[in-house]
Parts: sequence; structure tokens; C-alpha cells
Amino acid sequence: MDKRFKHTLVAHKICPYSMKVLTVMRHKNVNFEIKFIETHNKPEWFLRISPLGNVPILIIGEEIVISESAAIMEYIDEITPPKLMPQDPLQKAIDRAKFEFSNELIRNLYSFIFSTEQEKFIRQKEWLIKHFKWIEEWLKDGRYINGNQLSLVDLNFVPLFVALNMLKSTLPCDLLKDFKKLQIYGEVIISLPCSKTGRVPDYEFLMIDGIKNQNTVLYRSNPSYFNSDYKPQRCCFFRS
Ligand SMILES: N[C@@H](CCC(=O)N[C@@H](CS)C(=O)NCC(=O)O)C(=O)O
Repeated sequence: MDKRFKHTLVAHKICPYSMKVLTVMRHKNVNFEIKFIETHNKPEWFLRISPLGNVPILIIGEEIVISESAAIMEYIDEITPPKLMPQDPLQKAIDRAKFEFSNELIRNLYSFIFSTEQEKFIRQKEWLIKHFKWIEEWLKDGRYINGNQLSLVDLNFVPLFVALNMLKSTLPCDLLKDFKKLQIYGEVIISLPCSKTGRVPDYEFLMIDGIKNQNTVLYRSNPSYFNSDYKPQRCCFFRS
């Protein structure tokens, strides 16, 4: 990595795409600064440099900006060997397709979590359950997606399992109950050191706050769970 240039990650505290990038940066021990912004109140300087107005973006030095979580993750991986991305062009293409798949899963999971309409909530839940089976197929009997070695594609799934783990003890929310391999894989993924350091310490608090404040289906179906003073301890997998 070129130490002449400062690397600044612009992120949002509960954005899962920001979490993926942060996870890779932690895994690779990259030296960087982080700036959090609010997506409902984006600063002018940010709107000038983020093509779609999305986080995360990575600013390198004074002028270079990379947007899109997958592009940033691959860039970080490339400049900090050993690479987590496979070398083989075919395997690379297969993994990039899985990056997209994971983005779609995460988008749908967040939409499920923050849904305020019962019908949409149920539709999203069914969609998620239908698509989880793909990860089980890819896992076969391996510890990770590409066998027994961690690769970049696995780090794409960190936000998915962090959010699922947070919701595990709520409601009919254990979406993984019929997916044994996925449960084990999820445990492996959230136990990675970089998955613990790849999110802000108040991630769970902020998520719970959002779930409550937006009066979501999740909240309405079990308000006492979300109102409990002890909630963050109970829902947070990592207590330290
Ligand atoms: N494809 C993008 C998706 C990023 C994205 O959707 N970020 C959300 C926050 S999680 C965002 O910035 N949304 C803009 C907005 O809410 O206006 C990526 O992978 O980086």
C-alpha cells in the first residue's frame, strides 16, 4: 500500500456496505481515517465527490475517490498481500457474482428489518429464506465459500450475519433455523476478529434505535423486547 497517500473511508455507522469495507480494512491492518456522515443530511463536500451520493467511498490522497463497496474491497485486497481474492480469472468472476448476490441479500435483509408494512415484511422474509439456500449450496462441506481458506467473498457476508445474529433472539426472526450449514458458517464469520472490529461499537444500539423509532413491523410485533433496558446486552453477540 502506498503510504504517501492518506486513505479516508467515508461511511455511515449502520450501513452494511460500509461495514464490509471496514471489515476488510481491519483484516488487512490498513492505516486509514474514517469519517461518518448521515445519509439524510449529506454534506456538500461529500455530494461533490460521491457519484451516486452513496457511502462508502474511499478517498486516496487529495483527489482520488473510489466508490462502490466491492471495488473498494478488491482494491484494498490487491494492495495488501497476501490476496484474499482468488487468482484464477474464472474463480474471480464467480466470486464477483457472489459479491453482487450478497449485496442483494443484505439490501433485502435491511428492507425486512426496517419494514413498516406487514405484507412487505412477510414477502421479504420469504425472499430471504428462498435465497439462503444458495449459500448452503456454495458451502458444500467447506468451512468457507471457497473451501477451507477464507477469501474475500466470505467478508462480503459479514454484515448479513452480524444483523441476523443481532435478531436471533427476537420473534420469529431466526431466519436461519432450517439452514444448519448456514448457522455454522454464520458463527465462523461473526467470530472472525475483523468482523468484531469492522463495525462501530454502538452498531447494535443504533440498529435497535432505528427499529424502534421507525415503528417497524419487527418492533410492533415485540415492543417489550426492544424496549428492555437490557436489550443491547442480550442482542449483542460480542459483549466485550
Ligand atoms: N452498491 C453500493 C450500495 C451502497 C449503498 O446503498 N449505500 C447506502 C447506505 S447503506 C447509501 O449511501 N444510500 C444513499 C442514501 O440513503 O441516500 C455499494 O455496494 O457500495
